Amino acid sequence: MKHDLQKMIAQGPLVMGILNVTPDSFSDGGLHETQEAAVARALKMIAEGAGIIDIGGESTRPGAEPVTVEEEIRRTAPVIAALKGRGAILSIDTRNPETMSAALAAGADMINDVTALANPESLEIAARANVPVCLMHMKGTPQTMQSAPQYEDVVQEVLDYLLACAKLCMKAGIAKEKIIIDPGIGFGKTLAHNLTLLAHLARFVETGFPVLLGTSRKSFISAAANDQSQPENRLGGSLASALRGVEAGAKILRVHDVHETVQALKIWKAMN
Ligand code: 7PJ
Repeated sequence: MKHDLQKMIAQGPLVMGILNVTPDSFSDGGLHETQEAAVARALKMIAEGAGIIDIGGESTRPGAEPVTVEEEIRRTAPVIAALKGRGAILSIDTRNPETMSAALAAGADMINDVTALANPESLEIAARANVPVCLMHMKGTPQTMQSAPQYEDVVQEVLDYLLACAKLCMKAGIAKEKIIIDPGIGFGKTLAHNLTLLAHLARFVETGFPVLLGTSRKSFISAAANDQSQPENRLGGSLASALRGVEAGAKILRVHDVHETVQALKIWKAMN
């Protein structure tokens, strides 16, 4: 089966299930066990209604240490190969061109890059592979991004950045229809910045590019709720922000809790 992301997006908001192939996300033991657990988790998310699985081998959480590219490839490529043809679009979440290449060779269908293909090699790989790309906004690097980020006008600046990246992509030969944009909630933003971006998400939708939104379990939720909740206890805020995004026209929701998000979307659709 060949999936067409554009057609799937047109049928309604899509849920992208997050699959972190990092030993710390599956705390039991070695690489092989981690990969087996990751594949099982992905199959569960597909059964729950995820149209896309976003596979990442490097944590981009604030303050996280980077892993080597070799290790990132060792973690992700076999999982992609194991999930090929199992009913979901496979997305590689990486900022490294070598990892993109290995993922595409293993069967990845799209690229999700938190650095918006800033590396010219990545741009070339994406253009040559002719796959959909998600361009995300981030201010700084995962190590530095949360140290007092500042904007004059956060919506305009993030929008200008994403449109400039999209232009570069098109210049490199990536078709306009293959470009997805994402304001990058939590990546170099204060609570106020995140809330402002969410409140004005329609501005991103108005560009005509499909918008991907990732709010799932992010720390802005506990900050906004002022409840010190840990990531696994942020489902309420994750669903509230996801539905607000869909209401504004977001087409892809990047989430941990697939079943709950799919259910929320079904109710939202039934009411429309
Ligand atoms: C995002 C992402 C996001 C896109 C992560 C986390 C941090 N990719 N990768 N958008 N977040 N496109 O999930 O908490 O928001 S990693």
